Amino acid sequence: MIGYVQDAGPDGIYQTADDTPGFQDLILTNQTFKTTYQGSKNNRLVGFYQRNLKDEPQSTAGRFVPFTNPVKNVLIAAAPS
Ligand SMILES: [Ca+2]
Repeated sequence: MIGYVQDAGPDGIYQTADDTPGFQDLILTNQTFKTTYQGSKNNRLVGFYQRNLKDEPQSTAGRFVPFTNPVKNVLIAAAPS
């Protein structure tokens, strides 16, 4: 198995053909809010708010850092799958 793996598979040994493939999910959310208020003929108030969230719970995963790595991926191991 080449790439990120979920676990070592039935044989319990990493980097063999029966390793369970891993999945690195990425969730991006964007929210934008804009409002205006015309206070008088010459005065206008404009409000703008934008929020961008990135959720990548297994971002440190890699070829040599599997999902079950207890040292480098403490947060990954605790993340819901
Ligand atoms: Ca294996």
